[in-house]
Amino acid sequence: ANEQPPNTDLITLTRHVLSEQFHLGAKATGDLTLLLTAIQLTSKFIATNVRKARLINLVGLAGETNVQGEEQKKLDVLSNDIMINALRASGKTAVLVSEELEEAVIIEDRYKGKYCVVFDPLDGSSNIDAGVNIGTIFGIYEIAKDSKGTIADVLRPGSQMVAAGYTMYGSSANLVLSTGHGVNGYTLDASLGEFVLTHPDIKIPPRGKIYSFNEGNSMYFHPPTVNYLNSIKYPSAGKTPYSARYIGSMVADVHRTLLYGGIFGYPDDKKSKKGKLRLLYEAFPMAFLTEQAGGVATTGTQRILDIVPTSIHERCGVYLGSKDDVQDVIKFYEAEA
Ligand code: AHM
Ligand code: MG
Repeated sequence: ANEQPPNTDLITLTRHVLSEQFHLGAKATGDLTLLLTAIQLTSKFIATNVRKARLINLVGLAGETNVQGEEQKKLDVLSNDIMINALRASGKTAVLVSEELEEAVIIEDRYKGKYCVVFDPLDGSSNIDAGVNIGTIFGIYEIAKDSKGTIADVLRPGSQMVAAGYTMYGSSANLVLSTGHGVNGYTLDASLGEFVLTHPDIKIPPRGKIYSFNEGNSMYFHPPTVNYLNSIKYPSAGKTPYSARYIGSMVADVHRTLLYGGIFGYPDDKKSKKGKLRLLYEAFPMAFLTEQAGGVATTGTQRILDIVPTSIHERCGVYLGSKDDVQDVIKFYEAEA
């Protein structure tokens, strides 16, 4: 009885990105918009498969081992194939780097465009069987002016990315994107098949109340990590300790951090000497989004977006989130130095 008339002026992701591109004037060719259309398609396709995974028996192992020596899930393989196919067919890409493929894919001349996409097609896949949120993470570079598209075009600091984002597959599919003008969140309206702007201009609160670490690794943590965690668990008199939230799915943990504030950490430690998370397609895109939302992303000693990668699958330690919280961690590293 109280039904609202439908909104007749929806802001879709494509419309929103196009309007951003218009503001750039002559520079914008619409190529990035077309590439993002291809990425949206892959997210819709992956979302459908994640949803029906149990029904069509995609859950379980595919029987292959990926570059990092982990067993691949069927859904990882499928999501990777979906992305490679759609990104190649878009005609807008030159180099593709996927967590699931040891080598970068250099796109043949017929389909070659000017963008490079680095991605983790289905991050957090150890959570699939438990029905926990998982996601796709991606970052986009433009090839250098005189380049035909080589590995060198992606071995560049994250600060040179032209766009980055993730899609979280949860109760709904949420695509969070930055093209370097702030961060926006879009929710898939399944009946329209469109990502609709639902979280405009996401800003991380300057300080949060939540910390998100795998504390099961405590015995391996370096002193700055241990000291920082102690400082938020046993604060000075009168202050409340932080709450712990750790899903173990980076997209979900970062999504909460962007919206609620606080700190997410996966530092390098005595066991994971270089950290666990992958620089190119996990740390860089999330650091890009964090900074665009007004937060800070560091290894503890260095701004993540300043790192110059030397190989496509390298790892790095990560702390990201609310500006003040991450600054607190940095202080513990400075004290140690
Ligand atoms: P994956 O790429 O093999 O899925 O691993 C990455 C995931 C991240 O989503 C998450 O932040 C982290 O691994 C969790 O690691 P752990 O299980 O060691 O806490
Ligand atoms: Mg991953």
